[in-house]
Amino acid sequence: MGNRTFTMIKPDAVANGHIGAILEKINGAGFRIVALKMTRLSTEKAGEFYAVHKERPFYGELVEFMSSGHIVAAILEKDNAVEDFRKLIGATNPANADAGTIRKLFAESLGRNAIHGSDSDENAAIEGSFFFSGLEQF
Ligand code: DAT
Ligand code: MG
Repeated sequence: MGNRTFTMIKPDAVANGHIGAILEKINGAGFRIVALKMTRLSTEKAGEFYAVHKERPFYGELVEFMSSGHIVAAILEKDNAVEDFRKLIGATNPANADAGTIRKLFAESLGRNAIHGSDSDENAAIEGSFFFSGLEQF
């Protein structure tokens, strides 16, 4: 058993029909899907999820975008999950993302960048529990 990270396929990638291709990339890179759900964030919940960014100039745009359509939330397991998943998704701005990364392949722009990946083990646990009950993470 490896350790865990949390991901969300964002509203742009869901609306553009990329859920299947992104899940295939995730499985192909050796991540096991522990928990998975399609849902939608209210503006309140999106604001809470991204509260760490609330003083940033892009916060309003981010919250509006993240609550604009359905998302797919998942908990993933692999050795070195957090770091390896950040490599798989690529740079925040898809213009700077390496070839073959999920953001290079599927993101529309810096603000609409297809996918989220936790940035630490601690945040992976917090973010996973934002969407999934204890039993659902088993
Ligand atoms: P990441 O998602 O790579 O961890 P982040 O935590 O710095 O990036 O920012 C969260 C999200 O906010 C990011 O995925 C897209 C959006 N964002 C970041 N910087 C932005 C900017 N300068 N303008 C617009 N949106 C931005
Ligand atoms: Mg981040």
